[in-house]
Amino acid sequence: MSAAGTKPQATIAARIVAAHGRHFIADAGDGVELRCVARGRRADVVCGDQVLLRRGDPALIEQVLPRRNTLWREDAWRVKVFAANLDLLLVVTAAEPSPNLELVGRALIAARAEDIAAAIVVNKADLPGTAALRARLQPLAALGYPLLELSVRAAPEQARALLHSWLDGRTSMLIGASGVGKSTLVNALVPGLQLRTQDISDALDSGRHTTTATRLYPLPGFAPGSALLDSPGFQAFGLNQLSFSQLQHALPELDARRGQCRFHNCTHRQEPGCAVRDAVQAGAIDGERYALYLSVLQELLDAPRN
Ligand SMILES: Nc1nc2c(ncn2[C@@H]2O[C@H](COP(=O)(O)OP(=O)(O)O)[C@@H](O)[C@H]2O)c(=O)[nH]1
Ligand SMILES: [Mg+2]
Ligand SMILES: [Zn+2]
Repeated sequence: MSAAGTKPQATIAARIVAAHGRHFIADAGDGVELRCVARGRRADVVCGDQVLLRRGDPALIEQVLPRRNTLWREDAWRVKVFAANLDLLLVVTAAEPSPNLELVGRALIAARAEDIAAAIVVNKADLPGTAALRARLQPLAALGYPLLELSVRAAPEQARALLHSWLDGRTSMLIGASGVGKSTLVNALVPGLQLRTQDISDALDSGRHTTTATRLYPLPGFAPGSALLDSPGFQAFGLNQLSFSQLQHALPELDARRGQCRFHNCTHRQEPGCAVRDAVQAGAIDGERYALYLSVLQELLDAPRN
């Protein structure tokens, strides 16, 4: 933003708020949305990217500034980046539809591997299945992941109040299975926005009412720069790009036992004198978490290295 009287800048700094193929929408900080396109054929620009734009309609993305962190997702062919420069990952769960705790665990691994703070949102606290879900999440709470229990539908004001200190001054992303209430939550936090939310009764239709792309929303009434990203409810988190050492770091209960196994390069599968397996047997490490570790480890051992 140039002050009155200064020479117009050749480029302007902005943040990507939406991406559709090679076409993007950027926010230069004044709330005005700019249409822009990427240079060249490859368009590795994602929501949350800080960019330098050359003015025009569409504006041209001259440069993508170095990312603080990135999140990846997998499709049938490859792993790709879908968001960057996050401060907080809110992993949203609910008693309905049937909770997918493996997805929650994988999202938490992705966050910690990239040094993004994470918390678990237990939405739809008005539903009777919430107590059972809360009990299933205890192993994650014991690892230090905060559980934020709320009901966007039954108590939106309380939900706003609870989330305020978490969201203020940060760029936060909502992640979770389809139908847990992510878009409903964005609607509750961004007055005037009417995002399409999915009726459970619509779940069997073509899916056209659901969120199809990641999108960044500035949060009015919060500190400047505060933003919330909504995402489609995808099933697969890209974790294959992790190294073995990053994976160990990404599970706090394994990280805490680093150096305690007999072999310094222990993979915690078969090796004798394994402190991790001992802890699983003693009940100090949750069995489902260990199973998640083994399946992610197998995936990254199987993944072609580029
Ligand atoms: N009972 C209940 N339903 C909710 C709550 N929040 C959202 N829903 C419903 O859950 C369904 C899916 O919501 P949506 O925001 O589209 O989920 P998304 O796929 O995660 O974006 C909708 O029918 C919402 O009305 C809540 O706090 N309680
Ligand atoms: Mg949605
Ligand atoms: Zn071990």
